[in-house]
Amino acid sequence: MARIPLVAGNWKMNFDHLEATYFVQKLAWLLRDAHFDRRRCQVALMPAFTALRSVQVLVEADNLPIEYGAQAVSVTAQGAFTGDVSADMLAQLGCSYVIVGHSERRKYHPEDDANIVDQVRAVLAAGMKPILCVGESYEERRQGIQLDFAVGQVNDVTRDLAKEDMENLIVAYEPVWAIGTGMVATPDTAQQAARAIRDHISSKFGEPAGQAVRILYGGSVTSKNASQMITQPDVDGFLVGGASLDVEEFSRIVRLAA
Ligand code: G2H
Repeated sequence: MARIPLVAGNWKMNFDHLEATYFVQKLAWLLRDAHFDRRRCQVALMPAFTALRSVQVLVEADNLPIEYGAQAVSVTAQGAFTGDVSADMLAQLGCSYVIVGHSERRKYHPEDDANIVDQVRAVLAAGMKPILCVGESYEERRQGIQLDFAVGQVNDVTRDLAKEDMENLIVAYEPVWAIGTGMVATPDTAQQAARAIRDHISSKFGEPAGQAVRILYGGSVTSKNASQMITQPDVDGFLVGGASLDVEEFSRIVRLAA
């Protein structure tokens, strides 16, 4: 099965709605200039909540070939949860994706596996695609247990999902030691992890489900390291952090995947 690559920019806590507006306009112009074809590659932006509506207006006004999503979501539907944003609220803003289980959320917020499972369920139920982040720390890599660790995280979150959910699940393999450090995994390392995750999903949900799930690499991606990485058979695109804040650099990464 041919999987369409996805390049998603995780802006983290950067860009207010005006900066987001400028970025989207410039990215749209660069993609048009490069004859970008959305049937060959999908490109998505993950702004802060405060910029989502601005991005939606721009994308819908000109039918831009840019998708968008959120960086976090509440596990509850509505009610007295100060500061939270529900999956339905995000879906109503036209979000296609929500990042779930990013290591920065696991570290700075009380997000454990049970909570991450509930987030994935909430995102799927609202008709969006979760981008589930997994990956080992430096210590786990040093112990040589990195593949078991990443696959274990996938298993913990997906164990009660249906095989149909795999078509909408996106996994981002993001080794924690590579996040924002400039230390990038080798293409072989990313391929091994992506392959192990795909094999696990195939064994649990059947070969078609394993072939359908998209697996991204994340962690210090740049246009320099992306070209080799994207040639790996089980790497279906990127979750880009720091390099997604530079529109020219981000568009170069998109063009490598397209
Ligand atoms: C990992 C990645 C984006 P960066 O967090 O999710 O960020 O590319 O800055 O390492």
